[in-house]
Amino acid sequence: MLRPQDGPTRERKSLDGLWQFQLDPDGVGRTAGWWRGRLREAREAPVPASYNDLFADAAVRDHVGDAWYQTTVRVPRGWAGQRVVLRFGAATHRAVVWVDDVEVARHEGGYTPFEADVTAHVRPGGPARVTVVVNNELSWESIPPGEVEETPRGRRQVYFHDFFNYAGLHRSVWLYSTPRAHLDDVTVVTGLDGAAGTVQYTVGAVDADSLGVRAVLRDAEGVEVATAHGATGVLEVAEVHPWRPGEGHLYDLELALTDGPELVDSYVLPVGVRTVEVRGQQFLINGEPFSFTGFGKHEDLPVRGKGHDDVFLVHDAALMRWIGANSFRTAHYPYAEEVLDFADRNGIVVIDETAAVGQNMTLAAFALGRPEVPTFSAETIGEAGHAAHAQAIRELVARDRNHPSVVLWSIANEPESDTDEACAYFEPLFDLTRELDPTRPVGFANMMFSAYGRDRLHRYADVVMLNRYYGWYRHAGDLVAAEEALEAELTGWATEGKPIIVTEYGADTVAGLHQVTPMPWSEEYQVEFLEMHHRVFDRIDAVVGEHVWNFADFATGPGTGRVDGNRKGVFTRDRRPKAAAQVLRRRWQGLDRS
Ligand code: GCB
Repeated sequence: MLRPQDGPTRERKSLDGLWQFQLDPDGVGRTAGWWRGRLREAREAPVPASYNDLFADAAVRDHVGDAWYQTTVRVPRGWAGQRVVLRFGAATHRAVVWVDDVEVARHEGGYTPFEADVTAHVRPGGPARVTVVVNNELSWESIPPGEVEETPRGRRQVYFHDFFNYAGLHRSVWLYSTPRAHLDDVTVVTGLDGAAGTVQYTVGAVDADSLGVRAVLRDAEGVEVATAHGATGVLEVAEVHPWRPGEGHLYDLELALTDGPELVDSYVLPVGVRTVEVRGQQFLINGEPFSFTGFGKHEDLPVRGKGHDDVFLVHDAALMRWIGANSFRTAHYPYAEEVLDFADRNGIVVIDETAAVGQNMTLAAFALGRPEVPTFSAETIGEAGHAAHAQAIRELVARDRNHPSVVLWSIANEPESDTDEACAYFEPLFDLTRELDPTRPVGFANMMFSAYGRDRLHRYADVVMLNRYYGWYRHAGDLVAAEEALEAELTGWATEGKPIIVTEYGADTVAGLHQVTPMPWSEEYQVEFLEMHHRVFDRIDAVVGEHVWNFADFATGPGTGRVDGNRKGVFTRDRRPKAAAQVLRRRWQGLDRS
């Protein structure tokens, strides 16, 4: 699937803005055929945005089930004879789409795009009614998993992850045109050999048997630096300007579908030439050892929830640059494509994660006070859940494999990882990821219950990724004991011969709470907590990455350990720095050393 773009053969029209919106608490809309006409009791809601926090109404915030969106779009007159496609950046967690009376798409998974060829259902120059039903229920068959409970007060969504279950149309919606014969896919793999670079490309095309493909690589000034012909080929650049952390240098790869001298379709893909490799305990980008500094983030904002927002895209990146972060993890789901485009252009390194979070029923029992059930079993996460997970990996890799910023796939966050069932579940998923993309390392974020000596999944992973909370969930308030325990565990992991990235370490901190004798929740404790971790990391060579949990405070479900959400942010939810920001800035900008 290629992203919509404007060009000599393609055009797009945005459907973002205010749509009609109606909750369906009784789940009657599908039977009643709500898509057949105007939504009767609708109010307006913005796209992209989560709907939960828009209306100052707990019934909307905590809604479980279907929510309907509707808009009318006028198809541009000039698109006559073209193929017309309707594309959603995401619909959380699943959706069905109708154009007028016809169902055109169905998609499962809340964080990856989907589209429908609607050429046969629209008339250029005419209006088309677009209706979407979005469903937010999480089950044993969904990624992430959850359980809907029937209670006397109605249905209640239980989930096993620590962020609010925002739902709705979180990303942009486009109507776009392509020629009937068109390019529909491209994969690039880049290489470096001394000063020279290569871009290996493969394109897919539809109705193009008799057509040719021309590939032209242009540098940042628009100067042609290499050309090739054919659906697959290699472009060579003698003096290449590589993409590297901190410097998002990009070329433009223009792919043209041709009929003799005539241009049939054209698509431009930005390409960064770089390599990624794990060698021993090093993580190499362009053959040079790379150390990750940065955060696990969330797509999370006041009012708009998980709705993509360019303002905060730019602002968060500015704060990351200010603090000296070179990377982040898309915890705990694939982020909007705009985020990765921006990372490509700005040299920000990304660990790209699927939405497989909460697959750990020991942790769920502990955190939610529920009776423990097996994580992986026919009654819980079984075959259907596994298939959904495999599909989530397929969609993530298909969407993001051409982004130079993405250097590592994280296929799950804190799953159960110490049982035979977990091995049987995950081994094929690691294999699948490598088969889909042999060029990037693969890992998963390990949790504390499967500490060194217990974990059984790291043998499938290229990198050891650890979420650790010594000094918070363990040894809270005792940073001396925490330091010993952290060092002992990391020393164990370091014998595995793989690079270690600490993908989470953090302490909840209420901004403005100060203490001269630091206790958990104070700004001073967060400072001392981070300093303790950094001392330990600096004593262990295998640690090649530190991602603080979290970049900013974020919304969660209710809980006694949560004060208006998770407060482990180094920035507040509205992006004001806590004292810890200065500690990180001094360390990551090297200010302590100068
Ligand atoms: C974790 C999870 C993350 C939570 C965090 C916490 O290990 O990966 O989703 O938010 O801990 O703050 O408890």
